Amino acid sequence: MIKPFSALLALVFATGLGAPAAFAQLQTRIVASGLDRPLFATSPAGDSRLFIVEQGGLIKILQNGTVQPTPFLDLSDSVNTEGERGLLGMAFDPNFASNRRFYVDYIDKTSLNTVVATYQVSATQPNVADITSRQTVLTVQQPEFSNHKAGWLGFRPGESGNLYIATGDGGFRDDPGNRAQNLSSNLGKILRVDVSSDRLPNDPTQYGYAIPDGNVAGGNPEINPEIYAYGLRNPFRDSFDRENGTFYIGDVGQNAREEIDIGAAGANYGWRKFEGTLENFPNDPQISNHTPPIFEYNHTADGASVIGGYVYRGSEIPGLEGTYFFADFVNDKVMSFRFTGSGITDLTDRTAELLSPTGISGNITSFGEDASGNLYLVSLNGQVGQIALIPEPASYAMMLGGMGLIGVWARRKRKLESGTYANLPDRRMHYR
Ligand SMILES: [Ca+2]
Ligand SMILES: [Ca+2]
Repeated sequence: MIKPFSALLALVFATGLGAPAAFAQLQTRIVASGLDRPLFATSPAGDSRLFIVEQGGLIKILQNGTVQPTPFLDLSDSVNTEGERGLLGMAFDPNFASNRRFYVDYIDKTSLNTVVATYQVSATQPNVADITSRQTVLTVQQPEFSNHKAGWLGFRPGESGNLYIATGDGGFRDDPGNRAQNLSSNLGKILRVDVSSDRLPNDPTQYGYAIPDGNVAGGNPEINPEIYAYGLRNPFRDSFDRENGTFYIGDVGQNAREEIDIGAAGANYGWRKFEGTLENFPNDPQISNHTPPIFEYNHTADGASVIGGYVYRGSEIPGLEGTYFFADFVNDKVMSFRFTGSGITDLTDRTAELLSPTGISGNITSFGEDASGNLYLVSLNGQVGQIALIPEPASYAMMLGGMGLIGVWARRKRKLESGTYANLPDRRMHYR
């Protein structure tokens, strides 16, 4: 992948044209466009490819700057895409390079239930999933509503066998049945299962998992053993800080509040009694162990559908280390803060830097993180863009003038930005 700005920046340092001051100015550099309702992007460890998940059931590979014409995996015949349903998430096994295994989360076309399945990549074709390797890990029964299906999957650094699975309350509004608080239901939860080996080796259709220590049940047969944390409404996009494992949960609110939580075993995040710190159902039973969000915002101010992101741990943007990015899908905002361990600091509105009518204008469905720690914005409009640096104008002009690269850069910029903003904003898919 061409990285013109970082290459130029390296030259500034190397040639001593002037030490750049604070490089706070960011932009979103389009790396893929023309996608069909992309919802996620991720990479296996140590791998230069970026895998892009589309709601309709395709996973595509961005490799060497080009979206490969043949999908990595095509689940379009298996997926229901009504409302917030679809192919919603994927995660690579931490040992993907040796075991070729990955996981997907989708809503099954026939049952309308959540399915978490695992596949292996073809042993001979690294850009093609082997569909004959498919095994079901688990299913979560869903009510008839088409919203709040969560769908994020992830492995926590340092816990190599534990797969985390985010489920929503299943819809519609006000969590009818109070499922998120019900420990006999896997809805409205973070689930955690140990998939380090197939515990059902004699059943080729099932990938059997173990229950790790520290989940809520602790051996209590009345509590579902998979539950790691509960009281969530629609934790659609979540992440682990790759440096220290801190677990960020973006839980989409209803009428009033959007929230970011820090994930912890056994924690109760309060829904539906609480929406953020606001008491939503005063007559519901008291919650003695309510873990409030580390950050919440009002619908009147910043949006109506939080999209949890990542902590930046890349090496290309000095000064951004440890900054957590997140977005709002409805209000087209991108924001950031730093988590101090007890609260947040450096809250910054990044919208003017990262969203633009000629680049990614909004409808952010997810962030992505590649193997090098670069972060990406994924837009339902069909684009994926990398969060990148804009060098300071003075140094920038000096560099370009000195190196005669203005024309090259301008042509590249035009190419990147052309033809990608044809879609009108599509608000059919509100994560709320
Ligand atoms: Ca098996
Ligand atoms: Ca909450």
